[in-house]
Amino acid sequence: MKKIITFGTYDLLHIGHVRILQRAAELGDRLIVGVSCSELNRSKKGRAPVYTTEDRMAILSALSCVDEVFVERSLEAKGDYIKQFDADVLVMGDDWEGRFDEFKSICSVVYLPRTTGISTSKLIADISDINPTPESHLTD
Ligand code: C2G
Repeated sequence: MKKIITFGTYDLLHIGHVRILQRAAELGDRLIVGVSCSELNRSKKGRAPVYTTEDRMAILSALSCVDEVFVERSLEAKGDYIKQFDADVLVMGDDWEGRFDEFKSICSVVYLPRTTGISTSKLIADISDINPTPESHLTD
C-alpha cells in the first residue's frame, strides 16, 4: 500500500486542482489530502478562502481520486503529518519546487507541474469583472 500525501487550500475547486490530485493519486494506492484551514490560508495569502474549511473538505472528499482528507493547521507541521499518515510520497505543485526537500529523509518528494492559465485568485478576479447587464436576472 503506497500512500501519497499532498496539501493545499483548494478554494473554488478548479481544473488545476483536479488535475494535480489525479496525477498525485496515480503515483500510489491511496491519496491523503491536507486541507489548509481558513486561518492558515489567511496568514499564507492574506485573505480568507471563499469556501469554509468544512465545505472544501467535503468537496475534495467527493472526488473519486481522493481517499482521505484532514485539516492542515500549520505549514511547519508537514513532517509530523507525513509521519502521522505514514505517507510514502509527498506531492506538491512545482510552484513549491525545492521548498520541501527537507522531507526527502522521511519520504519521496515529488513536484508536479501546475496547470497554466488558472488559479483561484484569477477566478476571483474574473468573477469580480463580470458586470451584469441591467436586464439580467439572478435566477440561476
Ligand atoms: N495547482 C495546480 N495548478 C493550478 C493551481 C494549483 O496544479 N493552476 C496545485 C498547487 O500547486 C497545489 C494544489 O493545486 O499543489 C492546491 O493549490 P492551492 O490551493 O493554491 O494550494 P496552496 O494554497 O498553494 O497550498 O501546505 C499547503 C501549501 O501551502 C499549498
